Amino acid sequence: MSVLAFDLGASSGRAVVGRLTEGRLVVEEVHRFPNDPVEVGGRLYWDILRLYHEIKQGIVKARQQGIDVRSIGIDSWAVDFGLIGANGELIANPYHYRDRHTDGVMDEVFAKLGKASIYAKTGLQFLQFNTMYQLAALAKADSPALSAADKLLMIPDLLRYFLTGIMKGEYTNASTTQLLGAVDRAWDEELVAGVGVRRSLLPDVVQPGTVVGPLAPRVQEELLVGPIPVVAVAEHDTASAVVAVPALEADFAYLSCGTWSLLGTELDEPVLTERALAWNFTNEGGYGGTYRLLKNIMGLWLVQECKRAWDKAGGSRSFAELAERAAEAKAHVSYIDPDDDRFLSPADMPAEIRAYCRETGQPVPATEAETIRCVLESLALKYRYVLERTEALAGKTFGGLHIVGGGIQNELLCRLTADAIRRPVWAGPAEGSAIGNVLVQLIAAGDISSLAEGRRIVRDSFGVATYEPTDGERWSAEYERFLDITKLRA
Ligand code: LFR
Repeated sequence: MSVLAFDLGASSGRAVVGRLTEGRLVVEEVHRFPNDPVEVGGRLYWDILRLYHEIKQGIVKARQQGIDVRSIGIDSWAVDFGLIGANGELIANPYHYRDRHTDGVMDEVFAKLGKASIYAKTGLQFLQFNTMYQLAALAKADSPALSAADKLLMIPDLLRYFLTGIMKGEYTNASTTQLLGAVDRAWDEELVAGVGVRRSLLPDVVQPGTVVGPLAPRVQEELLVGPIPVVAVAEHDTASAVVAVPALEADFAYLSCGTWSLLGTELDEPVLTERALAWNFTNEGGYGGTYRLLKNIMGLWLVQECKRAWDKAGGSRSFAELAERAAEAKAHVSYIDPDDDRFLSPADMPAEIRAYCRETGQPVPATEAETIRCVLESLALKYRYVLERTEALAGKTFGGLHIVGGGIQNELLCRLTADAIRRPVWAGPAEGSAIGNVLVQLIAAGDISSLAEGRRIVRDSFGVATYEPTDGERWSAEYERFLDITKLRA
């Protein structure tokens, strides 16, 4: 029997069928679809009904292929949500976290609730798009949708609700709202009230691996399938990706590499120290009561947005072609701090990168190849910075870095990363989140006994590609230069 995993990323979604065959995990993609945000009236939205349509398509395709689906799970990016009215209907299209309505809102919330106090309670990194600031922005704008709302459901909760008619929150994703207590794992009443929201807006939260309920009768009839159970998996895609890290040791560092780069480690307790706050590390909820001590790094968004700008201007190079050219470009010319605010949602990414280089007195990348080279080297150096800080906070040392996610297809990035961190990179699997989603369903079904066994199965089934570091001295000198240029030394 197979399980069906839907993994929605910021640029595309996929439906993957997974099953265990003689101790090996076999996964097969049955459906893939774009996820293009839509701008209307200066606001940026997710096309949520289209995504739901694609989920239904995935279920139909699995049926048409004769696959006996034992359960369904959905994971997606975090922080975003839909608002449901008292009649059970979705009130408005969910905003995209890159919408600018949260600009400046964090400071207003800090003035009211205290930054250190928010961190002590939630352990969450401060990102202006966290659910908490989105809600504060809606409350401040007297949003009619917020006033009319009866329940808030995070994106996977919402899609799961459409399938089952049952409203439940899920822990790993709820942790990214910055409204959940890090230690008691319950909604923090003071923070919820503090952003102007009623406590009753927030759903009950279940742990990943919980069977929420079967497909609603109406959905069964429409899709010509039976009462397939829908499982709340580790619904935050990054939590699912961490589940799928093929580490055999208990202490390991990972990089979930896609639109975002999420770099950190897995712990049994959150790290809520002053240093963790100063370094803005997050303690997001993980599978099986674990914590994901990590930091968001801007990631391949920089490359995606460069490509989008060049495509708009008539360019036609694929990601692979861009990487090939970047591999031939001159090394170590200019660096950026990938996490500078200006790169979060700029109108013209290549122009923004050029401006950063100009303002910091560096050679300005002129070609596509030079621009991508600058981005990838800067990402690799930022990985070193975050990896070393993860070690300092966790009190551990890591012999190398596991990379999972689509970013491993960029071999240049894997190679540069091994060089920059001066340790091996173990790359794979590419479909980290989808595989983590499958694993949690198989553990819930009793086919796999534990997270550790799941990770061993991933390793046995997909293997890892190893990149060894080269030219350590040169990269150490470049790291110092990177810290100076980006002013990250402080
Ligand atoms: C990665 C991710 C990150 C989250 C960002 C926005 O896909 O889920 O973990 O910070 O998207 O939701």
